Amino acid sequence: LRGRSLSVTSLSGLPHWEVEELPVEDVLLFEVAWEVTNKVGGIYTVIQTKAKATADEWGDNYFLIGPYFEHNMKTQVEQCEPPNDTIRRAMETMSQHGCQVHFGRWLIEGSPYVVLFDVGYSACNLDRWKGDLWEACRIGIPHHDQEANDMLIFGSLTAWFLKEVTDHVNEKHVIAHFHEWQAGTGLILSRAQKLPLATIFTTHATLLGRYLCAANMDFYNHLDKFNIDKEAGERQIYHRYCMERASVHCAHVFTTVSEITAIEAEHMLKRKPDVVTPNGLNVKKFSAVHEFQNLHAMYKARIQDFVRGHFYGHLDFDLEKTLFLFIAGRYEFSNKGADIFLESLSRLNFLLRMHKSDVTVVVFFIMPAKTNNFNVETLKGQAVRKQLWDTAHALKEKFGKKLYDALLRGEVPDMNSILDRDDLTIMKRAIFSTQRHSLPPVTTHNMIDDSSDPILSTIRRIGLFNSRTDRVKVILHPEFLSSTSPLLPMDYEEFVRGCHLGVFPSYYEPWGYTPAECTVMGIPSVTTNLSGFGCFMQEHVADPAAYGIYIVDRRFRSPDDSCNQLTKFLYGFCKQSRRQRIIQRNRTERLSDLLDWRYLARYYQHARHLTLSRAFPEKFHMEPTSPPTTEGFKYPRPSSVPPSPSGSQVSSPHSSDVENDDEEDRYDEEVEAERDRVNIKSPFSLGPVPHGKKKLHGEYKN
Ligand code: G6P
Ligand code: 1S3
Repeated sequence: LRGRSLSVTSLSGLPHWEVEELPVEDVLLFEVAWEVTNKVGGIYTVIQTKAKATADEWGDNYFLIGPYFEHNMKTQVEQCEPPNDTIRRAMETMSQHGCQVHFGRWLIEGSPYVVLFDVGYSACNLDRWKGDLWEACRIGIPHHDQEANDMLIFGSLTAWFLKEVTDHVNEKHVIAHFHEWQAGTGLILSRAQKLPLATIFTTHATLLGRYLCAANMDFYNHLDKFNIDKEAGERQIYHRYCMERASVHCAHVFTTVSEITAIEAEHMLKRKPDVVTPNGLNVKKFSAVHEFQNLHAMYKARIQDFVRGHFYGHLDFDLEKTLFLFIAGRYEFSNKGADIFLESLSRLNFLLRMHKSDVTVVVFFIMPAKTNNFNVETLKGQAVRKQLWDTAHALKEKFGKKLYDALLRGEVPDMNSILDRDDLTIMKRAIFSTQRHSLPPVTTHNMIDDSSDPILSTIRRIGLFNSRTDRVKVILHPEFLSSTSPLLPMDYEEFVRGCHLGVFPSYYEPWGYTPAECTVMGIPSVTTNLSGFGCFMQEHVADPAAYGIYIVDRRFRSPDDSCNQLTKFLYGFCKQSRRQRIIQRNRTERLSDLLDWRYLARYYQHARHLTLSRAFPEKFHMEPTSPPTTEGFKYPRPSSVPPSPSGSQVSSPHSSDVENDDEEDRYDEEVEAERDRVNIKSPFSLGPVPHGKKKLHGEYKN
């Protein structure tokens, strides 16, 4: 391989590290995950958002491997011919042996190539492949675990494909990067066959960590005390756990998404990750700062409309003084912190009532659960709202015409006669239709497990029933959002932009995309020091709360103290004026550079260099240096925040900024001025890392 020149790039604020070019034209990169073109959870977001940065760097030598599902293929993939003979031949060989392999371009940013295996089509090989796995590592998969069986088929097909590729790849080297235990058998079987591959395994959560936390164990204080085999056995996931642990130990390079999960992995999987690869996003920057603020106002109006319908007959609160909070994600009640969130909402309700606050808080829980569709009362609410709107609109037209005619005649109309008796009747009937005999529902759908659902059970216990006196109202929407919903026709991004605060007080959260997504959209959020994202922000931002990142301490405090802290954050947020919120949103959005793949992709680059140097030491050499690090880099505290924050408003913009709510038209200029004063140097002030240049130590032997 050609030798490469070494250069050093300085990024303001960040430590320097050396740049080495990887000969991507001489290497094929395969990334394998069950969530390629197949949305299940957070890993889809990682793969899908990272694709652009990786495809930009690797071009036609980058391939994603995933499962084939007809619907996903039809809606997300454009079928095409493989760009090289190696891939074409590997696919042909497998097809000749009865496999179905699909190839195309995934229609996302970067348009990467995808190789998709039809797992169901190859199910007849299951018993044989179970035997292969047993021979390779003595792991047996019980027949009743359909998911694990599917993963074995997927892994066997992947290993077969990689064998065909490596058999015919000629001079090129191959990196195979596997995500999560679901893809892991592909790695185990490839290594058992001694394929000439450089391998990486990334875990996005550990199986045991997720289970133990969900069982309300004091997980982080007992990391070194668990009898892991016993715990896995008792939960009947021992075989899955073995698949995960074997994958970890078979990989040349093991990575995970955050420091906190690295510690967890060391204890649960018995290997310290070689590299921490934080998750990024594709950050879209608007040319004018106020554009994302305008979007907030636009989408907030859509949420307000929904709320008008949902609370018809009970709309005795001021929508201009109503804040929209939300929690969203996989429905893991305590892991995602829905338990302490509800408890804090009950305390917040008490505080707002006690202090006679005129602020109302509407909280959305967007967590999918089993349902029998929307409930009638919720649909009726939107119908009533629409009817009122139509009535008002018809009367307005009629009123407007009469007014216009009067003006044409040169008269000022008598306002008392401009509406006739019929109009008054119509209006009265419309008002009568808004009467309801029940409280606005706390859930939008008919829940299948209504009586045992943890969110609904907690709502019943704490009595947050959307009564008139409640200052905190709750709405459980047990389905992911969609722009085609007849109820709340908004997609997730639009909804987030329209809200005021995302609340994610997770106990188990290896990374946590939800608060990161809020941040890049300029929406403040609550996270915790047990989430990868929260720890990352704590490390890189001085006074995160000033930037709208509220970090609840769930590690060193009791659950009750964490609840109190969360309540304090929420109450402080409710006390902010509109102007303070606008300034805070501007600050939040400024952090988005830190979460951009343009910056974070380099950790993946480092992992790839490292695996090449371990798998092919005679060809690739890497000096024994540490991975890229941002240690020591911190966004400074905004200069308008007092140096020693005091009181409950620690994180709010300075009160002197916010005296007059009516002067919003000036906020842009003032915020810009504040930005200049703060003089933050973004880590990207030198622009994106040029393609082909990696900020990594390393050199290649000729
Ligand atoms: C954005 C808009 C303003 C609007 C404000 C509402 O900043 O540009 O026109 O007044 O949002 O903020 P709020 O926090 O009250 O939803
Ligand atoms: C996991 O998905 P989850 O929501 O089950 O992987 C995500 C991507 O790395 C991560 O953000 C999340 O914390 C994990 O939990």
